[in-house]
This record gives sequence, C-alpha cells and structure tokens, in this order.
Amino acid sequence: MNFIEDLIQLIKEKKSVVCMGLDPRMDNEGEIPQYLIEEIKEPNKIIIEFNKILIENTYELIPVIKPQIAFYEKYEALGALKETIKFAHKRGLLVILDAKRNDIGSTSEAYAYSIFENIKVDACTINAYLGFDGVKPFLEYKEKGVFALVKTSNPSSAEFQDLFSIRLEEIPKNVIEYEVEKKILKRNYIQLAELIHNWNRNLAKFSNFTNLGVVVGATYPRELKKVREIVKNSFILIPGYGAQGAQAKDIKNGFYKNGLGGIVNSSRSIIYAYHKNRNYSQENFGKAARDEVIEMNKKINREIMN
Ligand code: OMP
Repeated sequence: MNFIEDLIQLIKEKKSVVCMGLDPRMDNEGEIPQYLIEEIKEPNKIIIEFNKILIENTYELIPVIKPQIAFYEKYEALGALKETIKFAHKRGLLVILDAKRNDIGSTSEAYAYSIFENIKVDACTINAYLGFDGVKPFLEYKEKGVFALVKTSNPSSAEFQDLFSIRLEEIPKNVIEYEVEKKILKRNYIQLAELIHNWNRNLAKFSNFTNLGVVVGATYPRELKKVREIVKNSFILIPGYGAQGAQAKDIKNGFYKNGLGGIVNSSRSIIYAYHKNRNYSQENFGKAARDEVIEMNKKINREIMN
C-alpha cells in the first residue's frame, strides 16, 4: 500500500472526498443511541457495535474514516479502536488516526511506531510545531500518510497561528523582543505551510502528491485558499464541516480543478445524524448516517467539480 496513491484511487472509484470522523460520545452527552448503551453496557463493546453499523452503512460511499483517539482513551476503549480499524480495512476503507502527535525526535519515534506498527493505521495527524526533527520519524514510514496541523478550525486558532513572525538571521539568539521596520512578515500558519512545502520537495510524489498532507479548518475558507496555493504537493484534510458550521461552499478552495487535493471530514453531523432528524428512530442511526453522507457527497461534488 501507499497511502496517497490508495486515497486517490478510492476517491476516483467512489466519487467521494468525504472522511467520516468516528468520535464516539456517551455519558449524558446524548449521542450514541441509548438503546445500544442499555443493551450492551460495556463501553468497548458499545463502541465496536456503533462503529461497525456506521461503517457497514457508509463504506461503499466514502474513501476514508478518521477516529479521534481521545474518545477511545476517554472510555478506555483502545480495544474498540483496534477492532474498528480492522473492520474498516476489511471493508476497503483507509483509516487516519487523529492523534495530533508530536514531541522531540526520539519520542516521536515511539509515537510513530505505536501508531503505524501497533495500532496499524494508514495515516495520522501530527502537530508540526516542534519542527522537522519531531516530524521526521513519522515520514520514515514512507508508505504511510501524515497530516500536519497548519490552520485549525477552532475559534481560538488565531491566537497564535495568525500572528506574524519573521526570520531574521541577524537577530542574536537570546533576544526575545525586536523592533521590526519595513520587513516582510508572514503569519505563523503561512510560515508552517511554507516549511511543509519545502519538506515535500524531498518526498516521493504520486499524481503530484506526497504522503505529507496538512490540516486546515473548513471554518477558514480564505486561509484554506492561501494554504492551497503554498502546499502544492499536499493533500489537505479539511475538518469543520457540519457541526462546526462550515458548508460545502467553504471547502471549494482546498481543491484543484480536477476535484483532487482535499478530503472533508465531518464527525458529529454524520454519525449522530439521527439526532437532528425526527424521521429516524435511534435504531436507524446507521441509515441516517448513510443518508447524510449521500447528501454531503452531492453538495461537495457540486462545488469541487465546477
Ligand atoms: P466534528 O466537529 O464533530 O465534525 O468533528 C471534527 C473532528 O475533526 C474532531 O475529531 C476534531 O478533533 C477534528 N479536527 C477539528 O475539528 N479541527 C481541526 O482543526 C483539526 C481536526 C483534526 O485534526 O482532525
């Protein structure tokens, strides 16, 4: 396998760029249908059943899923995570583990081993803030995909990611404040996108894309456009559709004219679709998710195929 090659092939086969986020919620958060919680009782088993029904209902319509590890850790359900991954693979889906990992190089090596060798996913999300030595251990797994956060979807992402930074060789290392005059400044997320584009130069390309992608929130369409122009050889993972307020028109900027270049994640608005719509009973949550994916595919393809 090669992640990006397989992803592109599945996108073309299924005519879908939708990524279903599998973020199981319980405990009065009122999300996983109550009948499953009452019948099964044990969190690991509840989550496996919930995820399998969702996958069974959607696997023909999408190329990829993205479980966020925080929810599996919360319910001590790492067994359910592994079983979900195996089941998704049997159904021909790719799996991105949303883990947002990063650390110094030697610790990143352990993170990368755990994600790719033990948990056995096809790709993961990382935080590239520590710089290249923290990213490199993930890239050593040449066949696997890696998505580095660039501009996140949350309201506070501007606090640091939108600040301006400057690289001035003449500033001594121990200076922590410096008056800048007439220098060209770039926002931090732009600097990071440029760094990633440079890292990409040394990586193998398939249909012009490497296995190193980026993450940009659908909630920031203008920023998405700028990042698309910079990271020419990266796929963009675009979360924020649905529950966070972004719509199909907001993701258009993440794609090239041939409809490639991005995948759009939605978690809550797909997997808990039965909640929003009274036409579905809780037992029908799988069908509700399927219908939501069909709708999402239609709306997104209309935008990106123009
Ligand atoms: P929903 O808001 O329910 O669709 O979930 C969005 C998913 O995408 C969650 O698992 C988030 O952790 C993840 N996510 C973001 O929402 N924003 C980001 O900027 C990055 C991610 C991510 O890396 O996937």
